[in-house]
Amino acid sequence: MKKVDPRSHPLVARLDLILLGTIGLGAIAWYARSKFFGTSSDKTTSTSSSATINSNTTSKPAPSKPERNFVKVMQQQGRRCIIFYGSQTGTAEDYASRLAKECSQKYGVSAMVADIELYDLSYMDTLPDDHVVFFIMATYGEGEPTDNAVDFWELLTNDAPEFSASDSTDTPLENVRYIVFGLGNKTYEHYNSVGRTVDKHMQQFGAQRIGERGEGDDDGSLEEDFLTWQETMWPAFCQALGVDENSAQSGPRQATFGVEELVTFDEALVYHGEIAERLNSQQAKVVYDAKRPYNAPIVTREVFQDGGDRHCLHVDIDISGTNLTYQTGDHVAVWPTNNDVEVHRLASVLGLSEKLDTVVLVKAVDPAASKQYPFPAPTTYRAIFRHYIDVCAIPSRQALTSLVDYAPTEESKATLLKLASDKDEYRHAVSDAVRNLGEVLQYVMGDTSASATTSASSFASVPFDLIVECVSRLQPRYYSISSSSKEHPTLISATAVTLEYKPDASLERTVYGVNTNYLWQIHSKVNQVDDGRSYPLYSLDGPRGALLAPDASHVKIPIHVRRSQFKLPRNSSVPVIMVGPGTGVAPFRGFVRERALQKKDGKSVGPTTLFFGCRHSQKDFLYADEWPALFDTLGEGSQMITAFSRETDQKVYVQHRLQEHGQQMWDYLQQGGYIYVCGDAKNMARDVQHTFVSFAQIYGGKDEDAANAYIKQLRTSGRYQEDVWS
Ligand SMILES: Cc1cc2nc3c(=O)[nH]c(=O)nc-3n(C[C@H](O)[C@H](O)[C@H](O)COP(=O)(O)OP(=O)(O)OC[C@H]3O[C@@H](n4cnc5c(N)ncnc54)[C@H](O)[C@@H]3O)c2cc1C
Ligand SMILES: NC(=O)c1ccc[n+]([C@@H]2O[C@H](COP(=O)([O-])OP(=O)(O)OC[C@H]3O[C@@H](n4cnc5c(N)ncnc54)[C@H](OP(=O)(O)O)[C@@H]3O)[C@@H](O)[C@H]2O)c1
Ligand SMILES: Cc1cc2nc3c(=O)[nH]c(=O)nc-3n(C[C@H](O)[C@H](O)[C@H](O)COP(=O)(O)O)c2cc1C
Ligand SMILES: *[C@@H]1O[C@H](CO)[C@@H](O)[C@H](O)[C@H]1NC(C)=O
Ligand SMILES: *[C@@H]1O[C@H](CO)[C@@H](O)[C@H](O)[C@H]1NC(C)=O
Ligand SMILES: *[C@@H]1O[C@H](CO)[C@@H](O)[C@H](O)[C@H]1NC(C)=O
Ligand SMILES: CC(=O)N[C@H]1CO[C@H](CO)[C@@H](O)[C@@H]1O
Repeated sequence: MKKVDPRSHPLVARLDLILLGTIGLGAIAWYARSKFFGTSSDKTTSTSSSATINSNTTSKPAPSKPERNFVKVMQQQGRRCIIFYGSQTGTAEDYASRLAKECSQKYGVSAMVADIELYDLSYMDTLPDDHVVFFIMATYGEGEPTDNAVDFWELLTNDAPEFSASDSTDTPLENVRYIVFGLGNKTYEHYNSVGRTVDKHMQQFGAQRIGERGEGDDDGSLEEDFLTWQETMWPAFCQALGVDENSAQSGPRQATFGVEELVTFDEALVYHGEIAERLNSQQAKVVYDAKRPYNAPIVTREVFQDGGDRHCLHVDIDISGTNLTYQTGDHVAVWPTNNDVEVHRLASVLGLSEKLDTVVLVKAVDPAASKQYPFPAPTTYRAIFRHYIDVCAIPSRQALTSLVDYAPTEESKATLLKLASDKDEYRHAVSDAVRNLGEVLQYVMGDTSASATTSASSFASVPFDLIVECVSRLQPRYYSISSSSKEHPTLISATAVTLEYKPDASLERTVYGVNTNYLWQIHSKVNQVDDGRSYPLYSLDGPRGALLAPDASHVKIPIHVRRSQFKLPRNSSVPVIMVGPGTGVAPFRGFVRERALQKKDGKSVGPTTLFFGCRHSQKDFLYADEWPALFDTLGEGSQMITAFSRETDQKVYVQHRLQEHGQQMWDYLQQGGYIYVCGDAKNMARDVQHTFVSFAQIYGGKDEDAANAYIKQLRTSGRYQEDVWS
């Protein structure tokens, strides 16, 4: 039996740390049902007042309006630091939580983590000067903020921002002291521009930065950048707050979450993997979004002719009868399920194999935390591993460090410590080898056998709250929508290629992409397809059979829609140039269909050019059967230009074909044409941009600087748009 650590019991422990966000969790708020707390567990009854009902929206008690003035909240709770995060996929949020913990535990400065969306930052001007505000901000798109930071961004970048005390001075934030760390990826043009811009404007308004601005590069080592930055940030922080750095303690670990295994509970109220609500109500009232995904019926078909070991699925997602809408060019998010091989691997090492169906309540230790639950509660260990935490993620060095104390033998302890402290060793055995937490723990036990018996239960002494803390939440995967909303307003299509690779040939381990293999398994099962290969098994039925009926008569997946800026020009007469090799063609299927539809409707549609590349014209040519009719409709001036990379001795890529049509493309640009690039961010998008720069030189007679500036100008005016990913 796993003992509940008394310090982590929700009613016993009092930790001076509030987690308004939870580690690694997007912007998702979970609620537990008050009925559960009221009737099923007398131990927790006293907390029922803060719980909210979410399954019956009509009887939901009106929640008291959350306080938007963060300064007031800080003062009410006695916090000296507030750590705001702007995060899309949870990294910045995770970092914010780690900083808060360090702040409170090591330096004794009471800190709170806050989703920047939940507060009104115009109160910044009332922050006392012995308080500190942190900004942990990721950059997206063309140097844009994350969705949750949009309001703050608008406030800060406004020409005449209005802070709460409207008697305007040039430096309304004179009292404010802040710390900033930006998250970015150097392969993007606008590297870390959100962190930089926040810093610039804060200074402009008179605020004083403590220490250096930190910048992390996700393409290098974000984690290392974050750790290195902290080496100078904390001393500066201590100095600014008058904290004696040397008296900083690293006392016993204080739990962030309490884990309670329940003996009595109402089975009907247990979450078995429901993402947002237990009953996926079909009421028209329900608004589905990132916080409340919709279990959408899907139909799949393979779109590779002969992909070999690769498959590419076209997924039609039915959103009729819901309030979901989309526009051509948006993204659809799919919430994956983890495969059972990895679920059992981690459960086994942690000694939880026999307890997967045990019902547990995982709750923030601090009763004042606004996000009380890291995921729906109560739930089971199985649902946590399968649906709520990212068991396939590569653990951070910090996560490994926190597990060292629990290694069962001297040998395994030494190995784990080495992985945690030696960057090269970590890179070699963990990040480059793409080992997830379960695999790392097996590895330190010297267990590389498939059956993995020697490692079973070896880490059973790890308190489960530590696992919740150091494994991030399972995140949705995004796909460029490949249908046109004008043509099919209630049908979203996605085009997803399966991901599978061997990180190290000599190890012979295969890593399977979480979501694409989940989709492939759904497809195989429903359509009774067998490609003769073996894949890790997934449980497809979903919580209480909500996703796949036993007779496969319905199959659903949890989804939501994310708006994007990737949009056709408003004026359909304008020429459009699209470059999308591989699955990068996805949004262009929507674009081309939309323009063909406009043409059919008698609208004036400008020349439409699509550059598509794949390996082989007979193997992975996506939607090969659809294009001819569409381009026939679009008529003269419109064309699809293909690049098949593996049919000739020399690679032929989209940018090579683009070069051949340089003069024509340049002419289109002179006519106000728009450029769209989608797919691989690293090499392709960069090569394509260089090609367009070269056009400005060759056909526009510009020198290199002017040519670069020209393309830059196209970007800022929305005429050069990218939808790229790694
Ligand atoms: C805005 C946006 C739009 C997208 N649109 C599409 C689309 O239209 N179609 C599409 O198929 N995908 C698209 N993607 C990618 C998609 O979201 C998923 O990342 C992809 O389907 C893989 O998901 P997965 O869960 O199967 O893989 P995961 O389990 O998430 O694994 C993916 C990770 O594996 C790692 N990885 C991959 N290959 C290797 C390798 N050889 N060695 C080491 N590590 C490796 C990478 O770090 C990668 O992040 C898009 C992504 C974004 C951000
Ligand atoms: N980070 C990377 O290095 C990388 C590389 C490939 C894919 N990806 C990611 O995986 C996603 C899915 O890919 P996919 O399976 O749909 O694509 P894919 O089938 O692997 O590739 C589509 C086509 O693009 C070609 N290609 C490779 N490198 C290119 C480059 N630098 N410029 C132009 N074309 C290039 C490929 O040629 P060959 O394969 O014959 O060279 C192939 O013909 C991509 O969109 C991207 O996000 C990343
Ligand atoms: C679609 C996409 C677009 C991105 N755009 C940029 C960018 O323009 N500039 C940049 O510096 N980083 C960019 N990044 C990198 C992210 O900022 C980085 O991965 C960060 O760690 C994400 O933090 P989060 O998990 O908190 O959202 C982008 C990442 C993705 C997936
Ligand atoms: C929700 O609550 C209302 C009022 O208590 C009740 O009339 C209704 O039947 C409930 N709906 C569901 C789906 O439980
Ligand atoms: C950074 O971006 C590039 C290009 O998009 C991508 O290849 C790389 O994998 C990204 N790094 C991370 C860690 O996401
Ligand atoms: C639309 O674009 C065409 C071609 O560039 C141009 O002639 C026309 O004036 C534009 N129409 C509007 C309303 O801007
Ligand atoms: C909450 C909400 O927006 N509900 C709307 C969903 O769509 C129906 C039909 O369009 C509207 O009547 C609801 O008001």
